[in-house]
Amino acid sequence: MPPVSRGFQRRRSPGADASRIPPGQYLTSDFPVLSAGPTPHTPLDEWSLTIDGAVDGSRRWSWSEFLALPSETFTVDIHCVTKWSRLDMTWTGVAVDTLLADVETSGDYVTAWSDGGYTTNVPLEDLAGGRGWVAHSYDGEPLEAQHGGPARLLVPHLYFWKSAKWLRGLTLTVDDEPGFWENYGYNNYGDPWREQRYWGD
Ligand SMILES: Nc1nc2c(c(=O)[nH]1)N[C@H]1C(S)=C(S)[C@@H](COP(=O)(O)O)O[C@H]1N2
Ligand SMILES: [Mo]
Repeated sequence: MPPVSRGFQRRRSPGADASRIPPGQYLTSDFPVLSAGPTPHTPLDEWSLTIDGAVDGSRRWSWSEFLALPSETFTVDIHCVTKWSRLDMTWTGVAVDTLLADVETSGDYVTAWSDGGYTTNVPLEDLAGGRGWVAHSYDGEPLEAQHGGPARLLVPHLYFWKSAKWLRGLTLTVDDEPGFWENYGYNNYGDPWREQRYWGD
């Protein structure tokens, strides 16, 4: 990096952004919509979030109970396997750490499942330690249905298909069970920095 004078330190240069773009990705300021099926519209009074599977007892939050949990606002970069990346996206939601705070589990994996039948698998350690959230707002507004509202999983350090829209539950599993796109040939883990797009990458 060439030296920069103090006055310019806070200005974002194209070079600074480039270092935040994983291999094979391009930068966009759009927010594309990518859905494998129709957008579900579950009424909030029928919505709940469930944690079940290999746990000491399942947990369930209604919409109002979920909103009453401590939430965090966080700004992250998003990388989609279709090659767009967008920087500094600001979300609000509940950390998976908060949801799992008093849950005892013998599972090392999580299957996130959604209204409409979408599933995706993520190692538990990738959702813990402040790296996974259930987001209900984007940019200070309730999350639009097309982007996963009322609530979606957010795992920004993995390709965006791991961030299940219309999330309704997290099922803890002892064995790693490939989800929807993982069964169709997407990589099981999906690290954008190692360009893990497809099986074998
Ligand atoms: N339930 C559900 N979640 C989903 C998807 C989907 O089809 N259904 N698509 C995934 C993919 S491939 C991507 S890139 C992102 C797209 O999110 P967006 O439409 O908000 O950009 O959602 C992910 N989560
Ligand atoms: Mo995607």
